[in-house]
Amino acid sequence: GTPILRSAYQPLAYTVATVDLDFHLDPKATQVTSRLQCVRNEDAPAGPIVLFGDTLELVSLTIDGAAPADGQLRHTDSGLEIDVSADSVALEIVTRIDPSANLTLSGLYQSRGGFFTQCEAEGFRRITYFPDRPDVMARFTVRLEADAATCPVLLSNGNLLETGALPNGRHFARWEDPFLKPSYLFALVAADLKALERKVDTMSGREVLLQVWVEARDLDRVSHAMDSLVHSLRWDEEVFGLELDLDRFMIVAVSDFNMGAMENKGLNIFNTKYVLANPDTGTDLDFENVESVVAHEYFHNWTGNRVTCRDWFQLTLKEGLTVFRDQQFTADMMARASDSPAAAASARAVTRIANVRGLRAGQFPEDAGPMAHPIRPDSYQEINNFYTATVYQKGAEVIRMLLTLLGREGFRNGMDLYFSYHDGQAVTCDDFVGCMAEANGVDLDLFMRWYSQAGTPHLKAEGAWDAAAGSYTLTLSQHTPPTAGQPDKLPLHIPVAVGLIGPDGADLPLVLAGEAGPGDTTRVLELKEASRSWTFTGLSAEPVPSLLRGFSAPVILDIAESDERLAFRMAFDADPFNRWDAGQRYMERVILALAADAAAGRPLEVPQAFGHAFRALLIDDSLDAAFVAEALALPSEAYLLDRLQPADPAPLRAALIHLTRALGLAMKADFLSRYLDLEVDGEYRYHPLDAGKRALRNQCLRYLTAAGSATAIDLATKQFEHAGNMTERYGALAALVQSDAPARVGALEAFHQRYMGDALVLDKWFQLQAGAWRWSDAAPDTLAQVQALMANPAFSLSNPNKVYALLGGYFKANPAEFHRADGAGYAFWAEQVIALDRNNPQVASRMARALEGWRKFTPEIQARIRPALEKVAATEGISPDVAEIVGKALS
Ligand code: HT7
Ligand code: ZN
Repeated sequence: GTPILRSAYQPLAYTVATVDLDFHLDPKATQVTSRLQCVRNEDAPAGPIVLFGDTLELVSLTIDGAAPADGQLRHTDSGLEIDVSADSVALEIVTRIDPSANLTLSGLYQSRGGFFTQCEAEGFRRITYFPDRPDVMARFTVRLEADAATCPVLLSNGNLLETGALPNGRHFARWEDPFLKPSYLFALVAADLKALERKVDTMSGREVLLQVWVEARDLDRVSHAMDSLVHSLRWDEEVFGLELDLDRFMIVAVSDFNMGAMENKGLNIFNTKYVLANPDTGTDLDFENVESVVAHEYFHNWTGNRVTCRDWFQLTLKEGLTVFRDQQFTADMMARASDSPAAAASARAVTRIANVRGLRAGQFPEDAGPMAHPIRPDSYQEINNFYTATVYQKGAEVIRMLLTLLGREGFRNGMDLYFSYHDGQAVTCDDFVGCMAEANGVDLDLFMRWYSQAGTPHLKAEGAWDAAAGSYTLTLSQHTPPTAGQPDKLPLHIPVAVGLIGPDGADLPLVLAGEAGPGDTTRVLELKEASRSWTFTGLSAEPVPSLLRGFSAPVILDIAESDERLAFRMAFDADPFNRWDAGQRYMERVILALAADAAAGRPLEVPQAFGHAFRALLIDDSLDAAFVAEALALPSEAYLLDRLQPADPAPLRAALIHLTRALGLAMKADFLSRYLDLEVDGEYRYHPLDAGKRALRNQCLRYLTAAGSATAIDLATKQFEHAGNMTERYGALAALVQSDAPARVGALEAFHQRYMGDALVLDKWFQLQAGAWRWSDAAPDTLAQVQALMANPAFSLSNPNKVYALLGGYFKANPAEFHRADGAGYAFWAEQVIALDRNNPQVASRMARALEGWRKFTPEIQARIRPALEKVAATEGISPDVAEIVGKALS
């Protein structure tokens, strides 16, 4: 397809002041009447009224009450154009659509008998003709009419004005949104739902009504989402002074949804996965995810809705900033329960670790492949392909660097200025960074390169110790490898948080040459050039550097560190994130060496020194359990694959299996005693301390069962059978699923039996089996298993959650099985991508992305992948979504 360019942005000649929508909802023939007051845009060159439309049947259109004159209305590839001369024109447009046939889940569609909308990014044009761009902000009123029996609840954005009964068993509701909004934030819901309600007072003392709407049978799973909403509301008031601006705020859960959730003004629509959780059905991770997605969508009310994006290239303006805000919120929620500053720091670090783990597993590979793009892309073929880890997660890292550079107060001042200048506007990333610069009186021009340059920078660090002078010189250099379409890279503005650790393990005060002491123990160095040195003085012994503390920039740190140094930092680094990271770096080194041995057919042996460093963390019960659970977890397979050059999933898997088993075997007694000590008594509560213990306990069980003793299988079986909550039940099942013990089959069956009919829990069951391997040498035929599971009545290719669980679990979370040597995984991939694409291009495209990084593999593997990519690329009628992914992969 033809790329759309950021540089081609032009305001529209006509925008819209008011929109009045009238929906006659019917599964097969919904009629939509749209009355628009179009107004001439003074800031734009003259031109026609431009309306986008996609798969619409136009029933009628009038201009100021009259039929269009000859030639006044033109049909174009993307919709309609209307020539008018007046500065203000009233259009009435009637369209007809078929929600029951809409399997794309974009626009107006049906799910379990109800009607739901998804308009971001370009779904509104699938409902009616409209200037469907985020820079057109209008006031909306909506009337909905539907069958009262099947759709007793009628919701839209803003405030409810009126409801009433109609003849023929139908009823209606009228809604008004008092705020200007772009069409992508429009939403309606007409379905058979029930609400959990709560009234709270906002910071200014206004009472607001909060509602979480779900199917009646799910009402016992919504209290956590409601609590999360209240926490989010309070947090945004306390941390950013931002108040809920509506009298009513609604969350609606829907089973069929392409993404996690959507921040429609006052009517957030959520994938059930991010609303529903109770102790019997949701793990601690599910509870955490519900809390963070509820927060994310709620925070969008200011960062996204009150101030929105001028065009979709600016997506990170709202997404990077809102992910940053939800990450800060989660860190605060985690730290809330801590009883000391050190415990709070550790709890915050656990959130940071999870964020960085996600970035390394998901964003780093994207930045190293054919889809690499800056957080603000310069072009796209299909905007839906750009809701990426780069725009979201790396975008959040860029905002976090601004916080690091400007400090808490400076950052808050920048945010306040942003809202004071831009409330009610559609703006750009330059506008946001401009406010940060102006509020702080600093120049952030160089910093803007983070918005235009793709690729993960490498930060190289070298230290020189001058014993005679008692000084340590740190030289930092940066280099960003070329990415698709961007061969030459320039230096970025990188904040590097640095500490120096003394021989006793304690942090040293940092005094730069020419400064008076005493200095702080962590300082932020600002690298702005290709290379620069800093000299620290007043040191009595050679220090050990601890760099990039808290992961102060989204870069790959290249530093030559001996095994001893890594072990030293694993034991002493005062920065809990870096303490964890030292362990990850050590593990990575051990695993990559084991993988090289496996590839060369050499025997595999885990270095003893690594075992000692690992064990020291395992047995240290003074450490926060959640932190230890993270410290014992190996780096993700996706991240490690990118670190192996060329990538080869089989020896990497062999290395991971060998290391896990060897550690489990060597430290069996330690794992067992920690496992036994960590039991959480009493009723389940979602609480960071309890969740940390359960996480560590499940981690111990994983190592124990990997080592394969009958005792371990027995423990896992008992945990499975007597579990008082899903975290324990799922942890035990996950451990058993990788074993060859007969208990494996029984547990899988029991789980299936217990949760039959429970879609969300069955997703876990599908995903576990798709992503599993065996600790033994037994080769499971995972592909056959996945294919068999597709025939399970609970599976459906038209439900995205099912596809993400089973197919995503196999294509993305099980590289060694997916990349099996006979290439059968790739043929299956092509077949499924093509099948999915017929109904839902967005979901197909997400699955297609599983092979985008194919060029990192060995030449033999690449030769097996190529025909599958070519087959999909050559398929007739393939969507622009999938075409862009496979096209870029093959180019
Ligand atoms: N802003 C929301 C994006 C979204 C979306 C985009 C494309 C297709 C379907 C979608 N559903 C939701 C989600 C968010 O970032 O909050
Ligand atoms: Zn978002």
